[in-house]
Amino acid sequence: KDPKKLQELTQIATRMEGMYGSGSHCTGEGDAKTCRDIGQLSEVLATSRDYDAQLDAWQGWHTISQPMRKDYIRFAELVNEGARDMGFADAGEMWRSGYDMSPAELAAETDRLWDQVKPLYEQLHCFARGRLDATYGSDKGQVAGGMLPAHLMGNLWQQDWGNLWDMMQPYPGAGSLDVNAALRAIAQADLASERAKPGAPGATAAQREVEAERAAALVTAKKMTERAQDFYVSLGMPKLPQGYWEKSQFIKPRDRDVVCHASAWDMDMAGDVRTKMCIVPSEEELTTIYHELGHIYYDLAYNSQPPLFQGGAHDGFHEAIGDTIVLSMTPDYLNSIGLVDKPAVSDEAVINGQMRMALAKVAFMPFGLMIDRWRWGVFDGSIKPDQYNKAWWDLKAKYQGVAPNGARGEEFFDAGAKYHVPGNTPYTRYFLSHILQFQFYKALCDASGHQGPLYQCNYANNPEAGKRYWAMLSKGASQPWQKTMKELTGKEEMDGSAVLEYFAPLQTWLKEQN
Ligand code: X8Z
Ligand code: ZN
Repeated sequence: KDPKKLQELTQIATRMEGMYGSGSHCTGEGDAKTCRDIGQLSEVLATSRDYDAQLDAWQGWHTISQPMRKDYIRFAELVNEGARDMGFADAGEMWRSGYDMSPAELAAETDRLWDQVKPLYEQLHCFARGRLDATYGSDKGQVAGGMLPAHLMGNLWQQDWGNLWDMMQPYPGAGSLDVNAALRAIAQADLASERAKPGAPGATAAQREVEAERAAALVTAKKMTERAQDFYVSLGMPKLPQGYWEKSQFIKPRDRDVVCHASAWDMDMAGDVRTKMCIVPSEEELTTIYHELGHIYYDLAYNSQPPLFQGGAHDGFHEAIGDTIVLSMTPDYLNSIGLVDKPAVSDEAVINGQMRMALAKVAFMPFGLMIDRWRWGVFDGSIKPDQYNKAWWDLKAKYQGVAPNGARGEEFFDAGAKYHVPGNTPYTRYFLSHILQFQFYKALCDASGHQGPLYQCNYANNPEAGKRYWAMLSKGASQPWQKTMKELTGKEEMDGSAVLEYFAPLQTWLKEQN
């Protein structure tokens, strides 16, 4: 309530977001100085299999958050004060209060859901450790008695292991699912056609090349976004408004730092919708576009509701809309949009397909939980500033079974290296979304008349599924989420059994392997 403190809070929040957005790791001095941003450092983790190069990239990114620690301490005090002004015990309780149940009940719900899916995660974890051992040797493939080394998981936060496909692929050769290669080929072709165009009069060859590269990057990014739009349109949803294509940020601007972390925006609650991304041609980015358009179509569907009801049934619903579509990106679907060859039909191909999905979805689940376990602790005072980093890595170990390969003392602030911490975006929504999206997927598969195993279902081009989905999206936040859930799925609860049904073949296979 105190305007001075509100100003201080806003300044800190802006400063932390700015530090993240301009984050870059530099080495060398003078003319030899080179700097790498989050995209370049992520690329090392995604593609290099050199132990030290990955360690260097991972450690490099985690230097950018060290100066945030002091700000975050004050930030937590101030948001707590604001939460108390509004009648909550602390900011964590405020975050847990948006789920049509008590904050305590919501916390218990997340435990219950995690217990449901944890056995599956444990199998995947064990299998990954075996493959890392085989690649790096058992002295380097694991740390601290069976933990996965943080810098070797293909991702700065170990939240998505999809980049380890080369190492984790169960049956090499049983149906290639190399979407990355297909997207790179599209990008190369777009570059060739931009180079073939006449450049600006008077431009040097070097200038022409830079312009061609940028024009091509934009063409490729828009093509990827069009493929995502096609899916939604095939369900009977409208095309994105013209303004979306004109005002969105598709690629990284060259004249300023921006936060590249993908986001979706409903600018005026009346159809001015935009996304903000720095799209590069990769499978992870492609699925992120489908994710972001889920937010956008939710916005468009509930724009007819009164302002107070223009929101997700709960925030996990908002995160689950696009991911429900991503689950329908089966090998058959990817083939239909020209990104993979005609899929092989065999038990081996099924396991390959399941592994591809599990590396993205199952690997994510404990990460989705641990971030707010940490912040709930920070906000309720059980995690003190002098224990920020210790508590962070204790939770990483407890939930993800991940550890750094060396000491990470309190001179670091490793939580701040994940966007949502300086950006102050609650994270339990993503854990819930990873449960919900399988329930939604199953419901839409049923609506589409799908027969056969759940993991085979693709409802692209199915207007029945589309109608059911749009009906749910249009409800927005106008009724308790349990009611919206029941209308779509027939049940009022969040439930991990659809996750287990989906991954049943993989879980059996993993148990045998392990
Ligand atoms: O932050 C996001 C979206 C924007 S709402 C790109 N996600 C989480 C993350 O990247 O950490 C999507 C999945 C998890
Ligand atoms: Zn999202």
